[in-house]
Amino acid sequence: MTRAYVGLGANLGDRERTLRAAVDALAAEDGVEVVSVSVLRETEPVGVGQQPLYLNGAAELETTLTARRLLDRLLAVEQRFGRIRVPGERGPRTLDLDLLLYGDEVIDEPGLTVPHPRLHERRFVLEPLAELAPGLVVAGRGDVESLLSGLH
Ligand code: GSY
Repeated sequence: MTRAYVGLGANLGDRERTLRAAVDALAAEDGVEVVSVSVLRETEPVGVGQQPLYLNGAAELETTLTARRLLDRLLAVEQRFGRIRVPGERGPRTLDLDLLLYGDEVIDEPGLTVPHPRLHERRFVLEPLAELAPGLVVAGRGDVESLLSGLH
């Protein structure tokens, strides 16, 4: 079993309904148990120009899936909720499921980078992670609470 953390985000449509349904869909996957889900917070879009506000949170999972298979499941759930991923495109989205952490593993493969490469600089990711697991360590970066307090 590996403990993994997934970032939840949406800024199109009924954001809360989609995020809750996506978590339910993950919980229904073989080899995935949803341990807890953070509060969902409304956040200003970061790094994407003018867009609707996001609703963001994070989910803590226990999984028997490999990181690659878990990522495949996340992408499949995104698609089910109407997300079309276009490489390099950063438009508004009905659903965004990012694999943030997979145990303490460091993975750098095509399409799969863990820890998520921008996790340590994003308040909308660090706040829900710190809520779920205050002492959680991001490999090579430090613990989430210190990362959060280091943001401007
Ligand atoms: O991968 C995250 C997508 N994203 C977000 C987001 O989820 N929330 C906020 N507030 N800004 C964002 N910019 C991007 S890209």
